[in-house]
Amino acid sequence: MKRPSCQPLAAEWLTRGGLNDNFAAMNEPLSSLRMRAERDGKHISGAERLVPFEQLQDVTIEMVQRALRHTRGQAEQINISVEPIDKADLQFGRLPDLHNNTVQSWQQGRELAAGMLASYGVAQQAVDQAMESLASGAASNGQSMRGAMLIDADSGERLESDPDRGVRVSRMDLSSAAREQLQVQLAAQGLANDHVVEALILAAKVVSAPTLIAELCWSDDPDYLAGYVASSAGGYQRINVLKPFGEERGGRAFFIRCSKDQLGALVNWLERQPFLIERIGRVHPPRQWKDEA
Ligand code: PML
Ligand code: MG
Repeated sequence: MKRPSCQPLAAEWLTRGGLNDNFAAMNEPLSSLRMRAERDGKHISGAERLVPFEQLQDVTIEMVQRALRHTRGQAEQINISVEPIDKADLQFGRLPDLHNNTVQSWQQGRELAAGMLASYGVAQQAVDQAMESLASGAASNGQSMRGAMLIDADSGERLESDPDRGVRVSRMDLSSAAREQLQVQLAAQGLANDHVVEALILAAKVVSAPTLIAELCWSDDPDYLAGYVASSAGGYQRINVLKPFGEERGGRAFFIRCSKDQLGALVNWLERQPFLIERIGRVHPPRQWKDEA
């Protein structure tokens, strides 16, 4: 199948042209369920699911509970949105393989991440821009952004239209069967937690966009030090430490190579395209960085 130049439709080529056994058996309506929580105007947490009607109540309760006992503080304001999904609009995808890189310090972690990004063709100035913005708080008030930065992979220019909000990747999830399989694989490596599952799901959608070269992420939760570099070629390269303990500044940078008039279509796809992941990738055992050197 011919690959369109700047159309984020890779999920179609990665899958079976929209055919889906799991989904075909699932006749009940599917909803996009989204949560966003704040305290003192500061983003605390967010979550995204695609859920069948019968699970809507339970998953909503879980999301609210999570916002109320978050390590970034107890949420004061919680926004929940429920929206019907037209199943004819669904695109289907696969999780990237997870590579579990371990480093001794956050400085080593950032060096490793920068080297990976360079190897995927991201220019040094774009890597520097992303790292500096994530480290110093990418929003204009010096806090973390709710969504992701869009960074030109060559010039390092920031391209998101609202630099406080950024781009919030939305309307994606795992099928129930894939979620169960993933939990088994992650548990075998001691990685079965919400951070890993949700980051893998988000990265799966992100790396499916052809004009998106790579993603860099580290957590904004003060007690969660891990992050990753994701790309279609390299998969999900988890790095166990990318920031010091207690640091609340983190977030995501998407490195893109896309003309400005195609930017709207890319953002719209990331934020609005329903994307269901039915197949998981491999979960590799940990490897110590520089061991192989
Ligand atoms: C977050 O949940 O704040 C982002 C976490 C990214 C790393 C997830 C992992 O692989 O541990
Ligand atoms: Mg967080």
